[in-house]
Amino acid sequence: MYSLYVLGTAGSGKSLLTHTLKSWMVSKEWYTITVNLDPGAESLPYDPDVDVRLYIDLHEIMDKYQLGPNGALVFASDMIATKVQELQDDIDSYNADYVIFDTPGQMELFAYRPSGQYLASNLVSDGKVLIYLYDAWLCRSPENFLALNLLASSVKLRFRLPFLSVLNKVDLAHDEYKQVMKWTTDTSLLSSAISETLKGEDYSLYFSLFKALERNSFITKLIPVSAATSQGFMDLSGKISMILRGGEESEA
Ligand SMILES: Nc1nc2c(ncn2[C@@H]2O[C@H](COP(=O)(O)OP(=O)(O)O)[C@@H](O)[C@H]2O)c(=O)[nH]1
Ligand SMILES: [Mg+2]
Repeated sequence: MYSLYVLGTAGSGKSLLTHTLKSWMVSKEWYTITVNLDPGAESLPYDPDVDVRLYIDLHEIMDKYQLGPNGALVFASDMIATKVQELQDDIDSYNADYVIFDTPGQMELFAYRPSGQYLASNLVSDGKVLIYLYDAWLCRSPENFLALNLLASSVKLRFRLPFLSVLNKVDLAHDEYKQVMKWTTDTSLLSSAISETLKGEDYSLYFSLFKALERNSFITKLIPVSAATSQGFMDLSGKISMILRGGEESEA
């Protein structure tokens, strides 16, 4: 059984990608299940096979501890660490080939509080991949791309799992996403874009950030997809398979 953790900023498309990726994998005859790890999810575009909301009730936490929605979400996210065994038993009962974990809408709840890493390292599986989503619509300016790249790099450092950088929502950014793809394959183009769009102190700060990310190989090629149209899913599932199965059955 292999685990895929889907992370990305709020609204980057984690839940929709979880749904679309499951459908894609199932159509390739991989037995795939979904796990919702967001205790605050109001509605999801898929019906999760395993759901943390079964064990953690956000409204009950709000009432019991007199917390507002944000405080309760933080509390609930920390509580997930105490539910590892229940989640593991639930997941194991399916005996699936792949398990896709949809993480909380607000990424910091999973990425920067200890429970996310605890969960990702303690849930047992034969291999794990972190699928990190960039929102193509937000990436169109060099400043935004660098800011999102910095965030992605911090997630990569914290989880230390095989990492796939995915550019989601390419259907919304039309051909502009191709420019973003070019920045990641030829960083001199990103450097030129920074000098063309920024001046003075902004230029110096963003340029140093760019150099730091580039020097440490944090600017890597993105996999363009659309969770809305399934564009790019053959490439994405091929890359997942390549990491987990060493290239075997990369058509999956
Ligand atoms: N057009 C388009 N919309 C998308 C795509 N992925 C997600 N969305 C939409 O973006 C919004 C946020 O997506 P959601 O999956 O809830 O994001 P999450 O907070 O990361 O789980 C929803 O309205 C989705 O329908 C995509 O690839 N293309
Ligand atoms: Mg979501």
